[in-house]
Amino acid sequence: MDHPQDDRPYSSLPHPGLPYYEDVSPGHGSLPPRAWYASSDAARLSLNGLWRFRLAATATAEDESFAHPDFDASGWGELPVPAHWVLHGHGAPAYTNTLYPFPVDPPHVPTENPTGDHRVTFDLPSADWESGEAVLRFEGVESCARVWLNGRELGTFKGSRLPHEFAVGELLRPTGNVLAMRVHQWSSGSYLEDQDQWWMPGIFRDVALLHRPEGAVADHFVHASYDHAAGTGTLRVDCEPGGRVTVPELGLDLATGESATVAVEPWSAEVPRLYDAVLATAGERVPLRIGFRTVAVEDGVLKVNGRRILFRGVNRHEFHPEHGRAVDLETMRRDVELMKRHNINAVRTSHYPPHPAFLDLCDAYGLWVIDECDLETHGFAPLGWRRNPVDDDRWTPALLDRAARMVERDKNHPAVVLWSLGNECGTGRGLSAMAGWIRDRDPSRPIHYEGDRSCADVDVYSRMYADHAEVERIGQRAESPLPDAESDAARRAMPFIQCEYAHAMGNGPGGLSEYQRLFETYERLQGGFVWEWIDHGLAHPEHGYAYGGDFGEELHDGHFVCDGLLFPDRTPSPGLVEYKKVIEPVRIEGDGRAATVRITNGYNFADLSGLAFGWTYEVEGAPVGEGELAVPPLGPGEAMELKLPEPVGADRPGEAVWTVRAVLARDEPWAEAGHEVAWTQLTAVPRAEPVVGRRVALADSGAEFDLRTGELVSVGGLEMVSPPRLDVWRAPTDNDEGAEWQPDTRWGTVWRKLGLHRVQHRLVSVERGAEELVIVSRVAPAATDLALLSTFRWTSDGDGVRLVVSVEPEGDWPCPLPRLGVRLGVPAELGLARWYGGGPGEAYPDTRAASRLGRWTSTVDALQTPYVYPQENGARADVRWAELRDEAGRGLRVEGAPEFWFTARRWTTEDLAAAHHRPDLRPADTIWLNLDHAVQGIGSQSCGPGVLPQHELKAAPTEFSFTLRAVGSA
Ligand code: IPT
Repeated sequence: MDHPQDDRPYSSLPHPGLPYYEDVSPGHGSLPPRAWYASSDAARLSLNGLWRFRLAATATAEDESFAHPDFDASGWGELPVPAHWVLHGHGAPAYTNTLYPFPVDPPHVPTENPTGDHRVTFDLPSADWESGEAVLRFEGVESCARVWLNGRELGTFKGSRLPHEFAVGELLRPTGNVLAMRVHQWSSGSYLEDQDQWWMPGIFRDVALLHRPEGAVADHFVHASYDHAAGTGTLRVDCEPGGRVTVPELGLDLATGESATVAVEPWSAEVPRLYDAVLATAGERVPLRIGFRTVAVEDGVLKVNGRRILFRGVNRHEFHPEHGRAVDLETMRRDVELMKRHNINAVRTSHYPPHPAFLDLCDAYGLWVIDECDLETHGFAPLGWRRNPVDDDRWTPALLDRAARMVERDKNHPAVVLWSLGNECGTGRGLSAMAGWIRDRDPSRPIHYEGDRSCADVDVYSRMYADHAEVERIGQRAESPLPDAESDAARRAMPFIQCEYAHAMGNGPGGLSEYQRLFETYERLQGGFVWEWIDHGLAHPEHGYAYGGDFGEELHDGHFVCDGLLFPDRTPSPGLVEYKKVIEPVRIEGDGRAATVRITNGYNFADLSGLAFGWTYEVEGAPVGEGELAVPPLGPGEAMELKLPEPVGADRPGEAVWTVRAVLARDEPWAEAGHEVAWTQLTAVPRAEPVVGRRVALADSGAEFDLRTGELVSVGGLEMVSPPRLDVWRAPTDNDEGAEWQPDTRWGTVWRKLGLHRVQHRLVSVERGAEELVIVSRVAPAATDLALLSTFRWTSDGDGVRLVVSVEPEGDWPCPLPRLGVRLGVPAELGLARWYGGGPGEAYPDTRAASRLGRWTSTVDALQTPYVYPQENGARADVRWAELRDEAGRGLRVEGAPEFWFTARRWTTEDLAAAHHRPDLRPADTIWLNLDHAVQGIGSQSCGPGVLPQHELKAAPTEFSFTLRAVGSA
């Protein structure tokens, strides 16, 4: 088999003049890259474990004597491998988004260059090892290493998240082998690895010694295509040296290099059909798992097996809150299971090839993968891309080396459907060279790269954070043209994806539903990848989770590193729950009054036989009936209308709602039978506004007021720690604060400038009638004449008190309001919440798809969403009534007309806004309750577009009401 990389001119010689960690070469001495496989019958010895370790401040502080087998390292400390030494008490991690944390002077790196010397001694497990070849394999070392075995230098390498192998057979001895490695934090390679993440050096992936018996597989390439018209798969396995491939299930027994076409079931992310096979050469038997599929761009659409696919994707960095990028197999599996359980069908491996075992999991569980090269030079952007390595021929060998290491390692995974050249590198000849090499080596997969708007080197048009309007124009192939007509025509004929969108930083992202509607409307829009999968908060004894700056970095980007759909401990955030709902692969719509439901299969390949459908009927949130719903196994894209049955007890008075659900009919590898995949609620009988009884004298209401200020003192004996007052402030979210590169207005700044965090309440009048108390206040920040005139009208029908709030804006408000409602304080004992409304999780106007109507309970503590960086959170939508009670069942009940947004927390909004880490928030003696008539949407402006106009809370004349009542006090 030809190895295009064999004639690389750069593979063997270090650059003269510069030390190896600064020269731009990818290293020297290593073997050509080849396909990875998890196991074979050739022996392997994991060298993971406790190694000896010492850290030096510079690359040259220590000499190389430690590499000698006789060197005495007993005085050194110990370090687990794989690991980042900065997470084991040696130095500290540092976070920057795009800025290089050193002077930009390529290829030079600072003299202060933390350098870890590592040493491990090992014995060969058996005598077999003494014959034949053996290779030492490093799956990931950041950022540059020099390697010795038994005192002999093997070579050097760069390319942190890429594999490197060295031939070592002749150097091995039965016992007492000494592997010595010097790892530098900074190298010329660092200029190519400016991804938005922690800088964390170390041997962070597995190290193994692989026996290569004579005649073992040097490399193999599985070509397994699928012809959807004929229903056949064509298999050819190229291998060096030659051998045979058997696929028992298909009755195939082929010579390598020979092809066969037989009827097969195709592989897709939805139906990940794999065939077990064995590749046997004279020296090795390698188990293969073969998936047949064909990827193509046809008629401007990305297709797999002849069908348009829709990415419901996420960007995944490798991250563990204690181990950084040293992610174990169980954590990888957990990621895949969590993705599948949340209806995610695609992963972009931002911005480097993941641990190779992750791709095996994607093959087995079914996820489309964009495999991205370990390449980003974002820090050149602020310099106008001057000296950008991807546009400098001297760096091209390093770029080609990276492309080859990715493609060769990962080429046999059916899950990988696109190769990505890298991220945020600007444009340049080096990228074209990479694309050319990849096309030549693997024409079966289209190429992706986002950073070049001219799309010169790619097959799909990709963007990040484009707003809804622009995405819609692209969907219509009506985007603004490129200056060059030919490039424009080529790009306009390409399919489109958003390789990053919906920035999941803090509370949010908002606007997912609107994007999904576009993706489902326009054929060209083939979905997107939410940025990003998990918060990179590092476990920290004092801060809970640490982010940029918490380790004393001079230059850092704060909590911009916490922008995932999972919290650092992998608990799903409300954003993930929302995404799951928005991308559900089955649409359930209907008419609750007519009791009809329409089911649409939104899968691209799977029919609905894997799902079971059921309904429940609830009146005022209480279940009245439930049953199964027989849905035929509709094929992809098919839809049908069904009649819902007549529920028993449907004549009960009150608001009535159908919930129709689709759940797994059988256990799947990633979830058990009964796991919910899709659902909807349909109103059968709408809510009637609460009936207001005949007024009684306020004196008989059981409520007490301060007649001077008109403030509520207590209801039914329940003391107000703080009386209800008009409230418009929220602790700004990351999305409220916005990003400087976004054109939309950053409301957080505008709000603070206007003073919405320090409004004053001027009492205008208190009017006391026997049956009504009317308080007028003017609510306004200092130094402006803008105001909200608020009228509180208190009445009672004998059962608690009713508050009608009218709000009249004065002046021309330049911004939406953060919220509009009342805030009150109640005693800290009322820590148990119950409500009938949206739940179970938080929701905001543009993040409310997953909020479902029901009766919910929670402690006040559990109502909080633990964003790593504290900010507004925890609102429940569409609340009809809510109660807060103490352990004895005494407390407060609030009913809203209309429904309201309900938030309760043990600290004030001001405390929340002032906090920088979760432990800064300390419960005090009050529970603060926000009853909001309306709240501002969330948007995605921490990196993307702001709140869509329909989700903004405009200052306008408004009226709403609440009934407050003590409960359980009798
Ligand atoms: C984009 C990057 O590609 C990604 O790595 C991450 O930094 C993300 O932003 C923000 O969290 S680049 C951005 C400047 C559009």
